[in-house]
Amino acid sequence: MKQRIFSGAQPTGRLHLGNYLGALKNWVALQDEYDSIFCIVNLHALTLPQDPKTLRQKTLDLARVYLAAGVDPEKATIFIQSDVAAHAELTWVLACIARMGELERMTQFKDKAKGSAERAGVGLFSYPVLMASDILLYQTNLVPVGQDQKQHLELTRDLAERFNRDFGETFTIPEVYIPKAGARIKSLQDPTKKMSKSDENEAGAIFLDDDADTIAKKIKRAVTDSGTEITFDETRPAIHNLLTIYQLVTGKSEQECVENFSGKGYGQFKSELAEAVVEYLRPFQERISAYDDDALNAILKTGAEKARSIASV
Ligand code: ATP
Ligand code: LTN
Repeated sequence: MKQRIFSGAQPTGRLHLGNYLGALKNWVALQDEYDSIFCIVNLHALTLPQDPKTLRQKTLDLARVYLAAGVDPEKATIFIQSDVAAHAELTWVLACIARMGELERMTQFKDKAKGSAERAGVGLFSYPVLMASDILLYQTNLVPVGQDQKQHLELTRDLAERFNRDFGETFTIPEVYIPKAGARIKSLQDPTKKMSKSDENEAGAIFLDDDADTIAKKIKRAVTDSGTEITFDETRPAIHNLLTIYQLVTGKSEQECVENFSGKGYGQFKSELAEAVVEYLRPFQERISAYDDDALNAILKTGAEKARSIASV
């Protein structure tokens, strides 16, 4: 029997290169080897204010992104979280064994609540419990995510272990899968922050639907560090980030990347990087219009049926 992977993304905002390199790219790479389930987590999106009509559209658009990125509906199950009622049901049960203290420690909650727990929604607080339900419902072995989700995975494991201890062996304890490179792509405008959908400064992120001109402009304006060498040096986070992006989109080794730019300046580096990113995203951008709403809805319906049958066992 194949081991199972489960992962998901929120249908909020436009996906960026960080989401792609940190998560989606690995889903596609793993789908042959694993029994794969990829979810569009629209209930998680409700933890912050959403317009219902827009959310419905974004949910469908995100399914399109999964497919264009190379998730194959013949191999993997793709479905919308709210189509499977068991996610919300298990969330209640797990909420009864989760502790306030452990949820208060979640850095994503602290960030998104912007320092005011008093005014934050209860949904935002229990967000990681819903995520734990997503994963545990399917007896998941491995969860491919970016670095920012590691803490949520640790909580998921803790809840599963607690449940198994108190009520008998029920849940598989999942492992986290975080890629060696690309787990935390940084903002082009501030390499101390991660590239994010919710950043007010759009220049910090390369969105998957940005055109070639926009990509070139954003990379040209990306901040750099002092010094001139183009190397993987952790003390120069801006160049480290740009070079990591170059490495991932070209598939070259670290050494090949460094050799390629030895003796070249930032200008040359940035123009080669922009070209490589545009080429990398081209097939994705060509495929994004290949699925009309009817085709998508059919795939999601089949996915929901499969997910429901696994979740109900
Ligand atoms: P954002 O922080 O950009 O608003 P999010 O946390 O709302 O994104 P989702 O769309 O739900 O993210 O995340 C999908 C996946 O992308 C997750 O596995 C997450 O870890 C990963 N991811 C998000 N940002 C980055 C990044 N900058 N670098 C690498 N992986 C990332
Ligand atoms: N919280 C995740 C999205 C998410 C997820 C999951 C990822 C929700 N449920 C289950 C992996 C497995 C995020 O990236 N914002």
